[in-house]
Amino acid sequence: MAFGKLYTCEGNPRSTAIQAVALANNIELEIVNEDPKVGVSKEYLSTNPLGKIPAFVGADGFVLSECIAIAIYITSQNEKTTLLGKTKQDYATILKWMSYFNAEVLPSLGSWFQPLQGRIPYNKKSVEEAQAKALKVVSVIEAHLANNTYLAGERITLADLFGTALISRGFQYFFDKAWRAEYPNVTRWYETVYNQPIYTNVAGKLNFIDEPTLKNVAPKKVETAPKAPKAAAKPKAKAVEEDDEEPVVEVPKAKHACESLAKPTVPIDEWKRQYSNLDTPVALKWFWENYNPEDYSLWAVDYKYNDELTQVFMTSNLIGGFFTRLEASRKYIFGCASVYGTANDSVIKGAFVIRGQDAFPCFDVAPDYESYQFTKLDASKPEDREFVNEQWTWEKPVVVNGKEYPWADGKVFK
Ligand SMILES: N[C@@H](CCC(=O)N[C@@H](CS)C(=O)NCC(=O)O)C(=O)O
Repeated sequence: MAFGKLYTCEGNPRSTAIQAVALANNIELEIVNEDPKVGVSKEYLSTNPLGKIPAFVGADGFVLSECIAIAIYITSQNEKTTLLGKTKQDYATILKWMSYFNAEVLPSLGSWFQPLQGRIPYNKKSVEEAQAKALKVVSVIEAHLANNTYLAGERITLADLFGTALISRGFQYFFDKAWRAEYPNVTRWYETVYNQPIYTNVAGKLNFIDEPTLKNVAPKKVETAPKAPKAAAKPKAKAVEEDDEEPVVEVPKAKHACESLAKPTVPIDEWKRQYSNLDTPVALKWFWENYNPEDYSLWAVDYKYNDELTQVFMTSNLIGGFFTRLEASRKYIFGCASVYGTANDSVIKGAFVIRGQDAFPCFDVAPDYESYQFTKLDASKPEDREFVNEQWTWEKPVVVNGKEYPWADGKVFK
C-alpha cells in the first residue's frame, strides 16, 4: 500500500526532491495528477484550497501542503537519513536554503521566463529587470559555493536536491555556456547534485544548453485554444500569481510528426475503446481483425538497465513516469509495459502499437526513451502476434536469457 498520495503534475520542480527522497527511502507515493495550468479538480481544493501543487495526503489521513514541509516529512521517515544534517545548525541551514530557493530563486526565474513564453504580459524592460533580479539572487549562491561544496555542510542534503530542482528552469532556458563560465560554482554544484542517482532516478539525464533557449524578445502571439467541455467542468484554480512557476496561458505546441500521416482506416481510439470495454481476449480478436500494417506498426519495448531495478513498485513507478512523459504522443500510441520478476531480480517488457512505421517520432517525446530498446514486430509472424497478446493480457511469464520471470505489475498506455 502506498504511503500516501502526492498531488502534482509532470515536471513540477517543487515536487522533484519529494519524489527523489521517496524513491531513495523506498516510500511508495501514489502520484495523482493535478495541473493548475488546466484547472485542478473540485476535490483537490479541499486538500489545498489555493489549488497549488504539490500537496500530500497520507494513507493515515495526514494532509500536508507546502513543498518544503512535504519534502521534510518524506525525508524524515528514514530515521537514519543524512539528508537533514547532523546538528540543529545543519538543519536550520538546510531550511534556510530550501526557503531561499522556494521564495527567491524560482519566483525570480519565473518572472524572467514566463513573459518570454507568453504566460504573462511581455515588456522588454520588465524582463531585463527580472533577469537582473534573478542573477542577483543566484550570485548569492555562487558566492556561498565558492567555499562550500554543498549548500549545508560537507555532504549532500535535502537542500541540494531541492535547490537543484528549483534552479533547473534557469539551466533549461538561460544558463548557456557563457553563463556557466561566469558562474562556475553554481554550475559545478548543479552538475554534481544533478548527477547523483538519487536525483537522476526521477529527473532523467542532465542536458546543458549551448545557447539560451529563450531570448528577450516578445513571444509570438499565442492563440488560446477553445476550452474543451471536460476541462470547463473542472473549476479553474485562481489565476497564477506573477512570481509563480506555472503558466496561465497555453504555449503553442510544435506539430507532432505523426500529424502528417494519412488518416488511418481504423482510428487508434477505436482500439482503445475496445480494449477498455471488452474482455481482453474479445478485444484482441477485434484488434487482429482490424489491424492494418500500412497505418500502424507494432513494437516490443525492453528496458536497457534491468540490472539496476530494485523494488517492484519502484519499477512500476518508473514505467508510469515514462508513460506520463509520452503524453504528447498519446493520440498515436497504445500499449502495455510490465514488470516481471521480484525485487532486485526483474525486467521490464512491453508491446505497443503506434501510428506510422518509425518508433522515434512517437517515443522520443519522452526524454528517457533512450533507456528503452525498441524492436519492430511483424504481425504476419505468429510468434510476434503471440508476444503482443501476452503483453496485453498479463497472464504469462516472460523468459529473458533463459530465465523465467513471472508477471508482477503492469501499466496500460491508452
Ligand atoms: N507555497 C507553495 C507554492 C506552490 C506553488 O506556487 N506551486 C505552483 C507550481 S510550482 C502552482 O501550483 N501554481 C499555480 C497557482 O499558483 O495557481 C509551496 O511552496 O509549495
